[in-house]
Amino acid sequence: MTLFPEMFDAIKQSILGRAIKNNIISVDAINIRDFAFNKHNKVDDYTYGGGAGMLMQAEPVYLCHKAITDSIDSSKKIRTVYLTPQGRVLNQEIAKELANEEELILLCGHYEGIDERVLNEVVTDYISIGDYVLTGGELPAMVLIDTVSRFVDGVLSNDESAMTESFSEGLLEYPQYSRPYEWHGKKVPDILMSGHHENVEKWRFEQSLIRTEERRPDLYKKFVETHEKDKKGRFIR
Ligand code: 4GT
Repeated sequence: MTLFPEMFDAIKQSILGRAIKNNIISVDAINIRDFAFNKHNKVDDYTYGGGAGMLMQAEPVYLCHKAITDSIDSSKKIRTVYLTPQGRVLNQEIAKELANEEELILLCGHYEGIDERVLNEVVTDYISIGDYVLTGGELPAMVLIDTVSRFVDGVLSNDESAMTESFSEGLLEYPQYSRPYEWHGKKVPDILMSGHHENVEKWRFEQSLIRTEERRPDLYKKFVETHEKDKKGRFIR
């Protein structure tokens, strides 16, 4: 549900585009303005109590939501996510959980937000994509669609799935290299050229640890707290 449905053309590319073409997922951008049954198709108004800025009005959002739920043949209540900086901050765990839903309705706000009364009637989940303010909920909605879709069976190829596995361990990805062997005078680490699969895996895990400690000390702390070490002082995975 959006005032700018064209923005969602951006996800008809690459991996999600392929998943849409293969009918693995579908994304429909519904224009809230189509449900503004007044003189000038107006969807916003001033806020009671004063102050700067406009608010999206309750009625078009409500009618748009009703049209969607009425059009879906489902016995269950469909979860409706409002993208807002006031929500739970999105992570892999939340994405995985939402991927279990057959349908999701995503509500995108604009201007100063949406009249509280319709939010209380239709929204089941408040989700943020991080602690910063944007001009609208469309980019957050697309971020949500992207990360949730990665957990839907058939969206990623076997190759593409590998990425998730490393982060699901709670560590950052190790450095990776492709051809040429030498670029700008920099060679690929010897270990990766050795063909010794076990040593390569060990090196990658060490690199993940080093990198996580350096770049995301918060994640590293969590990993240390939840993993035991063997008698040689190495983490048990
Ligand atoms: C940030 C986020 C979000 C906004 C976020 C309603 C009017 C909210 C503008 C919208 N900003 N939405 N979902 N961090 N702005 O997730």
